[in-house]
Order: sequence, then structure tokens, then C-alpha cells
Amino acid sequence: MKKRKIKNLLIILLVVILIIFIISIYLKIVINEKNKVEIILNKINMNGLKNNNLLNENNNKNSEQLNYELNNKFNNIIIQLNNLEKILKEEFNKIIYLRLLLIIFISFFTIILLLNIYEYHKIKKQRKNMYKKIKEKNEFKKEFEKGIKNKEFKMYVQPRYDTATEKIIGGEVLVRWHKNNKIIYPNEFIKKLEENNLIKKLDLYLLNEICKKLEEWKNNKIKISINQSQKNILDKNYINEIKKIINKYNFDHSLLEIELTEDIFIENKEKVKSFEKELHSLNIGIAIDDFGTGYSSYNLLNEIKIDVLKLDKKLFDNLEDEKTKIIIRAIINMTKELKIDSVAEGIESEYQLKFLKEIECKEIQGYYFSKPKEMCIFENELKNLES
Ligand code: G
Ligand code: G
Ligand code: MN
Repeated sequence: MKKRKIKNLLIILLVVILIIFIISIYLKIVINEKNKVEIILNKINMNGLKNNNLLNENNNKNSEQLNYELNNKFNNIIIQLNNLEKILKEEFNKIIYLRLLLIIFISFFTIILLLNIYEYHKIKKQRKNMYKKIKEKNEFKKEFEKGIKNKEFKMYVQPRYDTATEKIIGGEVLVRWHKNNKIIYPNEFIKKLEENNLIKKLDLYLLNEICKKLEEWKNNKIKISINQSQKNILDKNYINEIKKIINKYNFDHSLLEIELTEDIFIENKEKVKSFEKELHSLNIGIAIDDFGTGYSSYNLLNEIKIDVLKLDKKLFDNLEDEKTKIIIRAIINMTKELKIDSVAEGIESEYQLKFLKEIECKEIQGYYFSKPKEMCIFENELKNLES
């Protein structure tokens, strides 16, 4: 951006310098011409006067007739000189106008030429950027496909705890991309996958992986929620693909919950309504994620059957404030009356835990108890729970 501005300024500067240069040359020529014409006119005047003197000197006979003739001749010379001066000035003006036109034309042409050169380079650069972007997109797609094939997308689980008993009752699946010995977090790639229409593949891949696990954990009644991009809801085939996956495995479907962020509920209410009905017909739960950060239209709780409300971390960031407490208490009371489960997310302190116990928020998730863990570690914890 800065580079482009400097380039623009340089081009404008160049044009201005060029115009000043042309005008100065032009002015120099005009002044020269003017001087030349004046010198010629002066010479003619001088000669005229000299001739007049000569005539005066040579004719001391002083006859009246001679005087009269000489006067006539002299007047004629003056008239002719005046005519000559007039003609010369007119010619001189004509030349000046023609040159001025020529200079305007050259300046105009130069500006057009420079603008064209500039446009050409701009388009060339844009095209280069476009190719670069397409190349990057293709490379990203290839990397993603390779990632799926090589099982680079790993499921992490952040446990969900019962607030009253402080025992693990479930977990949220959060993906991490293990690529070239580095862990990449979802914030760095989920949006890119959505933009490239690849997110459905990842979300369904993870859904398949977690259904496999739920079948393995059959003895453990652990509830699992999984994030699914709201973009999928707009895809007609999506629900059929979910059906295909869950029918492949033998587990209690009521242990599975799908988390969707609240904006989709507002933007595509009708689509979410039919999606919710399909999910409930399969006995799968539906949760609103990050509740309290977006539009938070309470009306949607009336229109769509929600099983879980996940209250966003930001709501609890300022819990010392009395007003914040009143709002959270009201939300929790509302969920109780509507028979919706409440989950407080991002809980990091004992103070927050104490308050959530007091207002009887059903579940807690946060660093206070546990960060997201690798699947194998979470599974080990589940085994310990069994014994
Ligand atoms: O765990 P972390 O804070 O990095 O997750 C950031 C966000 O990424 C979460 O809020 C969640 O909505 C999103 N996310 C995590 N895992 C998945 C996933 O498997 N699919 C989709 N669509 N989003 C995910
Ligand atoms: O899908 P969702 O936006 O709810 O994802 C929750 C994200 O918040 C996860 O990526 C997780 O890493 C993060 N998270 C969970 N608990 C805490 C917490 O106590 N503190 C902070 N800062 N982040 C958390
Ligand atoms: Mn979530």
C-alpha cells in the first residue's frame, strides 16, 4: 500500500517536472523569438532614421518641392515600417499559438502515456496477485487433503464438569492440526477452510472419528459435543451425511451434541429450524455456542428447540461487577425454566466457580479444571472414572 502511494507520487512528480521543463523551454524560445523580432524592428527603425538623416544632410538645396517629396517618402517609409511591424507581430503571435497548442498536445499525450503505463503495471500486478492467491489456495487445498489422509487433524477434548459435584460428565471436541511437528490452532485455519469450501469435509471427518470413539466408550455415559461450522447448515446434503455417519456406529445418540454459534440462528432461522428437527429426530442434541457475545436474540429460544446454552467466557470476565452477576443469574434462571442445560465456558477462578455453584449453573468448562487435552489423555481419564 505504502509502496503504491510512493509510486503514484513519483509519477505525478515526474509529470509535473516534465511539464515545467517543457514550459520553461517554451518560454525560453518565446523570449528568444521576441528578442530577435525586437532587434529586427530596431534595426529597421534605425535604418529608417539613418536614411532620413542622410536625406536631410544631402539636400541642403532646401527647395519646398524637395521637402514635400521627402516628407511623403518619409511618411511612406513609416507606414510601411508600421505595416511590417504589424505583420511581424501577427506572424509572431501565430507561431506562439501554434507552439502553445503543440506543447499542450505533447503534455496531454505524455500524461495519457504515463497513465497507461501506470495502469498496465497495476493490472499486471493485480494479475500476479490473483495467480499468487490461486496458487496459495490450491496449495492449501492440497495440504488439507494430505492432512486428512495422513490423520494430521487430531481431536483434543476439553472436559465438561458438573458444577455441583465437580465431576467430569462430558467433553467438547476441539481440533488441532499437527503439521510438520507443529500444532496449528483452529483460529488459524477454520476460516480459511470455510472460505475454500473445505470445512464440511473436516467437520464430517471429526464427527466420524468421535462417533467411532462413542462406540468404543459404550460403557461410559460421557456426553460429547462437537463444533460444526454454520456454513454446513446451508448445505442440503449435510444432514444426510450426518445420518450416514451416525448409522455406521452403535452408540447412544443422546450422548452426542452439535455446537453451532448463535449468529446462524438469527441469519438462517428457517434452515436451522429444519436442521434442529432432523437432529432431534436422530436423538442428537443441539447447543448454542458462544452465547452472549453476538446478537443474543432470546426469541430464538422460543422458536428453536435448544438443548444446551453455552455461555461465552466474556460474560464471566467481569464477574466482580454486580450488574454482570444480575444478568448471568437471569440467564441461568431462564435456562432452568426453559429446561435447557447451561454450560459456563472459560472458567478460570475459584471466585467464578463459587458464583456459578450459587446460581446453579449446570456445567462448567474452563482452565480452572482443565485445558483441552489430547484424546489419548482424555481416554485415560475416562478409564480412571470407570474404575
Ligand atoms: O480450541 P480453540 O480456542 O483454539 O478453538 C477456537 C475455535 O475454533 C472454537 O471457538 C471453535 O468454535 C472452533 N473449532 C474448534 N474445533 C472445531 C472444529 O472441529 N470444527 C469447527 N467448525 N470449528 C472448530
Ligand atoms: O467453541 P468455543 O468457542 O466454545 O471454544 C472454546 C475455546 O475456548 C477453546 O478453544 C478453548 O481452548 C478456549 N478455552 C476454554 N477454556 C478456557 C479458559 O478457561 N480460558 C481461556 N482463555 N480459554 C479457554
Ligand atoms: Mn464450542
